[in-house]
Amino acid sequence: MLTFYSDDHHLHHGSCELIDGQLMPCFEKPQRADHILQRVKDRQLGDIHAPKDFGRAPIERIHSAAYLDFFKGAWERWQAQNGNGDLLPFTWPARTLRPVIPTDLHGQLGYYSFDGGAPITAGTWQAAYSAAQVALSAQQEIANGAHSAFALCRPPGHHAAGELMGGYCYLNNAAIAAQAFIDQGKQRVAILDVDYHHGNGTQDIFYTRDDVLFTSIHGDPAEEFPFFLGYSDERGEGAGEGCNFNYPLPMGSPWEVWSAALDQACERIAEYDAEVIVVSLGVDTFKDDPISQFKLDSPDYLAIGKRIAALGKPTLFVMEGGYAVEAIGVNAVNVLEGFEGA
Ligand code: Q9C
Ligand code: ZN
Repeated sequence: MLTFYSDDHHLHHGSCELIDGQLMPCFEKPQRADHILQRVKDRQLGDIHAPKDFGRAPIERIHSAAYLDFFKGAWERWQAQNGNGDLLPFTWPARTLRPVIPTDLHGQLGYYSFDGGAPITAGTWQAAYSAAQVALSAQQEIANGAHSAFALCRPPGHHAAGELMGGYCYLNNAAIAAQAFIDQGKQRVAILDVDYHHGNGTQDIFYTRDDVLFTSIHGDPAEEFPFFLGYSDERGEGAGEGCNFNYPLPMGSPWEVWSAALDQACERIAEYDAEVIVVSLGVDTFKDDPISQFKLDSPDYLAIGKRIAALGKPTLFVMEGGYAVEAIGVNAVNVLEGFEGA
């Protein structure tokens, strides 16, 4: 399996995030991707390619030009104000406020985000842009006939909606790749999101459509981030009704519970008769993940890959979360090796 990877991810390194009332060093850090890359090399998974540049057009199929312009220009505006440190939002147009677009930088930052977990640093735009190109390059590999490819994206993407950053995410790499398949003529793309957190951005992007099926296994949003999306009664709307399947699971869920949900999600994908599968590959389901509450162990990731392979479809793996840095390489690459060995 080919891996697509860009060193540009190093350009994004936030300082801190607010967790349980404490400012903590960002869990979403560059060493994450470094460890995964090292494991890809150690296991000789296959060649590692730098991404091609497909430009902004395929990204604009998912994110509005206004959002991209804001994101691209935010750091420069912050510097012009002598801004110090990471650019972080602190006011959002929540219920009873108006979703207007203010002129002020921080006002606009609140408009274009849903939480304070996506810091903008000097290189964040370039890193996120390159991650999207990584996803598009791996997508092209599959469009050209490969049975699988790995997009080693960082920063991750599944929390980002068309005009919202949040949850460590800025550009929705998996959605951008799924849309590229559609734009190239595919009629049914299935997304399987196995990250510990619900892929609220991806769900929102495709919620009213029947050409992209979204399935997600995640911590119950009643008790876990992102809290405000990801419930089992969200089944899609309009043409998209019946094309969205959420499998929220309780805190502390072990492999037996998690894998039963995976079987259900895979049955939906088979029923949908997807032509191609995009996996939002988060490994924050790991038992030692510092911010998550599932109990998967490293060998379980081999079984995940094997189960996905049983669907028999070309599969694009797009890296999402996973914060147990020492184990992230083993766990992510185990999914890929489980897929290939099946
Ligand atoms: N108590 C991804 O995995 N909040 N994003 C964590 C922990 C944000 C995770 C709070 C989690 C975002 C891509
Ligand atoms: Zn996650």
